[in-house]
Amino acid sequence: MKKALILGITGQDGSYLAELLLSKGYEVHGIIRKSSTFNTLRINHIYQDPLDGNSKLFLHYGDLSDSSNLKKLVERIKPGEVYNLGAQSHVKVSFDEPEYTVDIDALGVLRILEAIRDFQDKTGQEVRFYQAGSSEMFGSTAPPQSEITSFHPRSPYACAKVYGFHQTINYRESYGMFAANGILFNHESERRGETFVTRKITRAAARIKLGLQSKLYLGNLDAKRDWGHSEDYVKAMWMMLQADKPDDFVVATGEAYSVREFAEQAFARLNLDYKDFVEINPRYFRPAEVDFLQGDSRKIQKTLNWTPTVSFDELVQRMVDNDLELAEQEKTLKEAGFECYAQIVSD
Ligand code: NAP
Ligand code: F7E
Repeated sequence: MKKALILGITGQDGSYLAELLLSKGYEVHGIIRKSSTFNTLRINHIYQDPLDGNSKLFLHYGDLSDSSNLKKLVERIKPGEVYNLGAQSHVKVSFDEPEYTVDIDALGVLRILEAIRDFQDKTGQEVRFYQAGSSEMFGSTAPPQSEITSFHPRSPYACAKVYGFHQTINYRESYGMFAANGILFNHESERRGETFVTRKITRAAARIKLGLQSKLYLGNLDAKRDWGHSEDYVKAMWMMLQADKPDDFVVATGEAYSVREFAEQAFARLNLDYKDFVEINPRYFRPAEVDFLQGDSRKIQKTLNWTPTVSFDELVQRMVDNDLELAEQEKTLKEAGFECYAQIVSD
């Protein structure tokens, strides 16, 4: 039985990847962080207590800052594949917490690579490694961006991802490790974190429709992104580790839309005009912006036969419909006297 270890299993991509690997018969191990509140919401539906018998999903406490524990976990689990999706993944937050972001998103990659190298040296057993690189690494370089486009990172997050990208290649070249980078463009879903702009918009549009919220405050509406669906993108990650040789691939739809267009379409799905509800607030501007990302994913389409299946229209529809259901539940609970949604920060 194939065995995989996922760092970042509680995140958007980690949860879809875990589902995909379980459906392919893998034994899946995930690293979760100790938290004072529950942080397994996205994977609760696939988790079964191992004490109950047939579980193929196992969770372990760990953190990308803790190298000794990462080493122990790799030695104990003996995975054939490791997916590093763990990160402080919010670009704006990386300006507020640059040192922490670099520790986890850059040095964290080094720590897990070292844990794998040690294990391979000791056992001779191959461990294939996937590193979650990002289109943010291209930063201000003009689109379309492909594997041969140069990087010009524009945030602490992006700088850290560039480090992780090069270190992954370095371990491939220095030690012959099967280590691959995905350069993934923005991908969203019904499980997207609520402070990323797409989910912030679809949550707000649905709540406004039901009278639970009156305004939506956003930053730069002119930024353009190449938005796909996370379910398509985790398939690409898996395909990269099934290839004959390790390589780096851009994963993107090839189409770009502005934040304004996303908002327009999301509100229109609910027969609302975004202009009546969206206000610009400088709080959401970034010290440096990435204006235009549009990927050229011909390499992965040709080499691994990967293609995106969810269009921009379908992505917006799925997210809005999901969030309308959530807003309806919230409204019902509110009418019954329960307060269930607290929006404290919304970067
Ligand atoms: P996400 O929803 O923010 O998930 C991030 C995951 O990393 C969560 O499970 C989080 O745990 C975990 N994590 C955070 N800090 C950690 C630490 N110190 N040690 C171990 N784990 C930690 O991100 P995502 O959208 O699924 O993205 C997955 C990966 O792809 C990330 O590396 C991201 O930077 C990268 N990426 C994302 C996109 C995109 O558009 N989604 C595009 C390109 C690259 P908690 O749940 O406990 O917070
Ligand atoms: O911003 C603008 C903002 O935070 C998109 C991460 O998954 O994808 C993501 O990073 C755009 C930016 O995603 C608001 O200025 C306007 O131009 O949804 P976002 P991101 O920064 O593109 C990459 C590929 C990753 O790797 C990252 O991990 O939207 N924007 N107003 C806003 N953004 C936010 N968050 N909130 C606003 O109110």
